Amino acid sequence: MGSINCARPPEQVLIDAIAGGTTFFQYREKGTGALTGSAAVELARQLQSICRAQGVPFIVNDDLELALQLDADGVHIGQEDAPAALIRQQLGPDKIVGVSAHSLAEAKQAIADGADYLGIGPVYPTRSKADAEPVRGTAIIEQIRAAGITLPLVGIGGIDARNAAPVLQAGADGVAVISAIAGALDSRLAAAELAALFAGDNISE
Ligand code: TZP
Ligand code: MG
Repeated sequence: MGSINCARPPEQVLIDAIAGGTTFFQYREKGTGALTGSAAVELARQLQSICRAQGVPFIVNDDLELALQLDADGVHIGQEDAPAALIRQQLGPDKIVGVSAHSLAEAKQAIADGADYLGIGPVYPTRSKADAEPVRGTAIIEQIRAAGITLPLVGIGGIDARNAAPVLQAGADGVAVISAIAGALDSRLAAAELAALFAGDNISE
């Protein structure tokens, strides 16, 4: 998320989201009205310190320079951004590289380039990304899984607690959401409702 996605102060949204069960955070300060320059860096620092205090990885969307400056845990890039292989090379082996993929071919290329996880979508229509690709539904996740790809897959796009189950059934390991949590009046509850969908995951077999 970024500041423009937040119904309340971003720091409060993040604190509440993590309290509700969010396990991974991507700083994505973009779109009309987004912070720029030192204000964007300052917000990043605030949110990173919240993540650090809670043991949640802090990933920067599409800004290698900012990620290096902050010693962030990683970078997430889309197909239109710098090549994944270059990001991996610049970050080294120990940081997290996430890549958005919209097809099996893009997924395979991202893995070859050194991605640690793939964001797959948009699963459903989204209002949080102006230049989003056409909706892919859950079939794309099934297709990537059926091809034998074992890398963590994260569904994204219009996902909330009411429509997340099919995304997981299709084979996703997780879901990435912006508005369902950042735009909620109660981000803790919104995150908890999503986290509840994963509640069985820790039960040993
Ligand atoms: N990439 C594909 S859809 C999307 C991004 C960044 C936006 C997701 O936001 P929301 O509000 O969860 O639909
Ligand atoms: Mg991008």
